[in-house]
Amino acid sequence: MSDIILHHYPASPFAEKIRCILGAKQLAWKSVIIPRIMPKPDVVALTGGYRKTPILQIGANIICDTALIARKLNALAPMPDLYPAHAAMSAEAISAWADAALFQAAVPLAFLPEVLAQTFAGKEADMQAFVADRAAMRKGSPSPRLPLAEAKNNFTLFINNLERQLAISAAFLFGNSPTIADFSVYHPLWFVATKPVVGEIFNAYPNIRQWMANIQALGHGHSTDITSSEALAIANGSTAVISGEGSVLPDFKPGDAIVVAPTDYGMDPVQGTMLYCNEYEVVLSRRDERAGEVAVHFPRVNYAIKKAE
Ligand SMILES: N[C@@H](CCC(=O)N[C@@H](CS)C(=O)NCC(=O)O)C(=O)O
Repeated sequence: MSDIILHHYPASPFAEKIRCILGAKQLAWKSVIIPRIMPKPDVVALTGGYRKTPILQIGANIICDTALIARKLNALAPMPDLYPAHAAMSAEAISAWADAALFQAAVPLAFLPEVLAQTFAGKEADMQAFVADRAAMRKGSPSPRLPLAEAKNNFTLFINNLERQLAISAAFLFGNSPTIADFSVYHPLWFVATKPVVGEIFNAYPNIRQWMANIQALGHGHSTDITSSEALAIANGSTAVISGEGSVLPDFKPGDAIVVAPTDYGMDPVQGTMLYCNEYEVVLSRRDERAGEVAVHFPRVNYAIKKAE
C-alpha cells in the first residue's frame, strides 16, 4: 500500500481529530503542511477545488472530509475500532453533532479578537487576511457563524453535560477504547483549550481534563515531513486504487460528468467523472497537470452531487 499522507496545519482542529486517530492506531504517516488560508494551489491541484483542512492522500487517492478520512483509516487499521457495534449508532450520532454543533459553538470562542491578536502575535495584516478568508469561505453558507453570546451559552451547556457524563465513564466515552465520538468531541474542545485566556474555562472541569489527557496520551503516530511538491509527484506517479463499483443513485451512473460540493460551508464545487457511489462515499476521477489522474473521495452526508452542465 502507498504511504498515508496528511495535508494539514498544526492549528487546525479537524486535522487534530485525524492526528489523534493516527495516534490511536499507531500509524506511520507523511505530513504535508499546507497554508491556512487561500490560495492553496497544491491542495486544489489534488482535490479539484475543495479547500478545507485536512485532506488525506494515499497514492493517487485523495480523501476529503474527516468523516470519510476516519472511516478509511479504520478500514486500513481496524484496531481500535472507531465504530464498534455497541456504539454503532450513538458514536456516529455524537460525532456528527460534535463536528457541526459543538465545533460551531467553539469557533467564536477560539476566534475572539483578543485571542486572534495573540495567535497572530500582533501581525495585523495576517490577522485581517485570515478573517477575510474565513468570511469568504462562509459566504452563502446556510450555517453562518454563531453570535458570541449564543456560542458561549451553548459551549458551556455542552461541556457541563460532558463533565457530568465523564464522572461515571471509563477512560473514553463508550468504554476503555476510543470511538469516533471521542475524537469528534475532542477537537473542538482542544481548539478552545489551547487558546490563551478562554482555555482557562476548563480549569473548572477536572473530568474533561482527565479525558482529554487520555486522548493526548494516544499521541499522533509516527510522522515524517514531506513537501507538497513531493506529495504531488507521488500522486502523479501512482495509479488510484478503485475499491467500489456502480452507483446507488438511480439518476447517476459511473462515467457521468458530475459536480460534488459540501452543503454546509466552503462549498467549492469539484468536477469530474463518477467512478462509483455507495452509501458512504462518492468518488470521481479528474486530471490535473501536476497531480495527474486522481480519484477524489467525498462523504455522502453533507455533500451534494449534481450533473455537470
Ligand atoms: N467537514 C469538514 C470540516 C473541515 C473544516 O472545517 N476544517 C477547517 C479547519 S479546522 C477549515 O477547512 N478551515 C478553512 C481552511 O483550512 O482553509 C471535515 O470534517 O473535514
